Amino acid sequence: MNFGYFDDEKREYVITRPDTPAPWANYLGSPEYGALISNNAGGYSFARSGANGRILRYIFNQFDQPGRYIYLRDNESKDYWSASWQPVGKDLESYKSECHHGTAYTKMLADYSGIHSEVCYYVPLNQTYEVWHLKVTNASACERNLTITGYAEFTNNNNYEQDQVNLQYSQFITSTVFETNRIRHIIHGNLDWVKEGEEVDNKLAISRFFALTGAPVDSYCGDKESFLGRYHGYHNPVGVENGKLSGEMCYNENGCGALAAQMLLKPGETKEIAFLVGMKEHEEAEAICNRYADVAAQCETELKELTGYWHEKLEHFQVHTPSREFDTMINTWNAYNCFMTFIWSRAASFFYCGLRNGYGYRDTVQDIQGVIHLAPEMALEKIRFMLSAQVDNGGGLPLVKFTHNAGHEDTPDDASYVQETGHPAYRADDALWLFPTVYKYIAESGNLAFIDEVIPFANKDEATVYEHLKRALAFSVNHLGPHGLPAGLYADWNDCLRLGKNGESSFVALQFYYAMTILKQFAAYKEDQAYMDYLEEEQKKLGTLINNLCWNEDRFIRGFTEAGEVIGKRTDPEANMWLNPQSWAVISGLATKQQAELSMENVRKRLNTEYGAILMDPPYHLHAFDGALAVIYNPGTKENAGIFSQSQGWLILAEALLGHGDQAFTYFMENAPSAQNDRAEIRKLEPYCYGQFTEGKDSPHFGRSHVHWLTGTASTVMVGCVEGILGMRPDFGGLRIAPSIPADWDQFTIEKDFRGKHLHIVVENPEHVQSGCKALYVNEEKMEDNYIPVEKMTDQTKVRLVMA
Ligand code: IFM
Repeated sequence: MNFGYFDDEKREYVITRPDTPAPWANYLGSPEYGALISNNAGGYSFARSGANGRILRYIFNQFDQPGRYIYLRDNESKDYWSASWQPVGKDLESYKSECHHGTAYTKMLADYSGIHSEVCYYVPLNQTYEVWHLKVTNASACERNLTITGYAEFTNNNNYEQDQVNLQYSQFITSTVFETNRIRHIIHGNLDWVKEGEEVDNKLAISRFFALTGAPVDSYCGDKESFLGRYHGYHNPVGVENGKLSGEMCYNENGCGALAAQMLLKPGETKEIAFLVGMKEHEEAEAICNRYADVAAQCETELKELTGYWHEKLEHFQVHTPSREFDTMINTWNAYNCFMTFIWSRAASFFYCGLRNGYGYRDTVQDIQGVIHLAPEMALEKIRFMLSAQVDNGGGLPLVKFTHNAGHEDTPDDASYVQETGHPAYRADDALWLFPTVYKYIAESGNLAFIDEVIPFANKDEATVYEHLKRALAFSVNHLGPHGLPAGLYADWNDCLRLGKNGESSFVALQFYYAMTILKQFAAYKEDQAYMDYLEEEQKKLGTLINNLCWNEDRFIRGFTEAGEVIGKRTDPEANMWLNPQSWAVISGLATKQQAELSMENVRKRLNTEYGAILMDPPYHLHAFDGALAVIYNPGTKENAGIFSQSQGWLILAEALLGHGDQAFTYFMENAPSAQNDRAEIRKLEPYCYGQFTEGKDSPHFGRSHVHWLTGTASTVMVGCVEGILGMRPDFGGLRIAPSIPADWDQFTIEKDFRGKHLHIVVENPEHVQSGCKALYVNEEKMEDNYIPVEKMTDQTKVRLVMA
């Protein structure tokens, strides 16, 4: 069953049935002013922090309410409905609607009783307020007299938790006033005398506003209870039922903005108005409202600017393959998902309620990888930031606060850090993610000078990027377990594996091995022969150790417990086969051809399902060791044998690196949201964005996906597809092209910007192979192999690769 379709030209997902199996959301705005909106207008807004800058209220784990509601009322019949299907929820026989989620805007179209409405929600580029631009058309044969009411529910406190749970306090600091065309919502209004830069008990007076432009306000209300009416709800507010708002203002309890306008429409006539929301003082709010004297022109310009901004970013890499599902993800939705994850980290969604007030180290360093080919300059800024969150011992700060102050931070070695962040110790893998991320950035951008850039450490001192990487490696060297493999510490990538100082992780060992391969390239660039020799020798030793300790007949094990027991061996009753060590043995370059073929075959047989490969099998139940925290989850869920979507990206990459194009693509399709558009009743999650995990075969809801949008899946799948399937593998000196595609693809093309040049790439597959290059031509010149040295590239470079 489907609820909509992809409009690839406009880069929109169009929801044609509003009764989706879950709220299907979109992101608007920037970290300065962020907003989430569902296909039924549910959602919230915040300035700077989802936790401490909450402006519009949303009740999590509920029925997607409240939201940015616009009610339309026919003053003749007294019938009313909403511009989004909910909250009024008219019978879908008579109410027709579409929701168009686009790049940083969402449009709702509705047709009901001869009235057509279109509302477009967006945050103008580089602005810190939101716009609800409404067009109403009379599609009937007679004149219509309507009341249009906009409703915004303010939080009583910028702090989301205080708003939700500390009512004895937060209800008594709010008030609202009406000013010409808007409701002003004030928190701590009694502190209006406090001078700028000063605070009383860390508090300040704060103003928010909800304004109407394009029509005079006919009636208004600033008090939630008065607007809704006792024992009414969002679906039937008395203020809307009556066609007139009460004029009541809030003094204590719950403030809101409700503004109503009269709209007389001749047959065929269209009128436009806009509601505006923000956290602004009186003068600034006034100035913003004044920009919308001509609502239609202003909104049209702003929307053009916004789509222009996002589409330009996406245009840096566009692909045309025989698979529409693949193209729509790579060209728009996976790419946009990568940007949203890059921007919002895990701070704000319908599942991340805003309480994680910082960046997880590994998550953020991984997220960067997804945007490098699209916006290397954005990646660079974040890489600098993350390197500045590396402790001088080489480890990463598990949580990098949004207020991060490089050079002055406490570390997990300090009780104060542990108390403030709740992270008691270092994780084994955090800083190791820097290796592929920094390498990919330099290879894409050609910015080799970055290797020598000096960046502070989180706690003290500073060093070049090269030295930062050496310290990251040293962190692992200094935290080895009893067998000489990296210790598992507080966790590795898998948050549910607490292996401790004496346990060891094969996943981290493989990352460590891979880090050495990458660092050797940096050392070669630096002509640091002594260090290269050191790496060469250490890597050999490590490789032997991993092979001796971790290869178990037809699989790589997952590691060792604190007590020295093997995790993931063939004969274990539970969790005897794990996904990540198999794919990472390939990605890291450690696995021999024979090991790779055997273990990946084992993945196909033991772990793969129609929705992707599960993380391990069988799930933990009775045989979990101390530290196997996955046992707390239901079987088939999250780390306990769920299909952890992030790992699917590594699996795609591993198969592609092996030249198994068919299998890589199969793995892509199994978990790709776009490929499940027609199974929406099973997947439940938005068909245009990734989720954290899909329930595995041990769950009664096999195939149902969870935790939308903000997930490392976006970047791992992007890398798996771009670097793996499409084979775009830049290095310091140029670009290697090594596609690994389904044998039945005849050809595909890529438009790619690369180091200030544009590449038009055509890949032909006349012999229907899955991988391999017969010839590569650059501007008609035949290359030696499948590599394009950067010197061969011109402003408009024509590339033709023939596979065989
Ligand atoms: O790797 C972690 C991530 O950092 C947070 N979500 C769960 C993943 C797997 O445990």
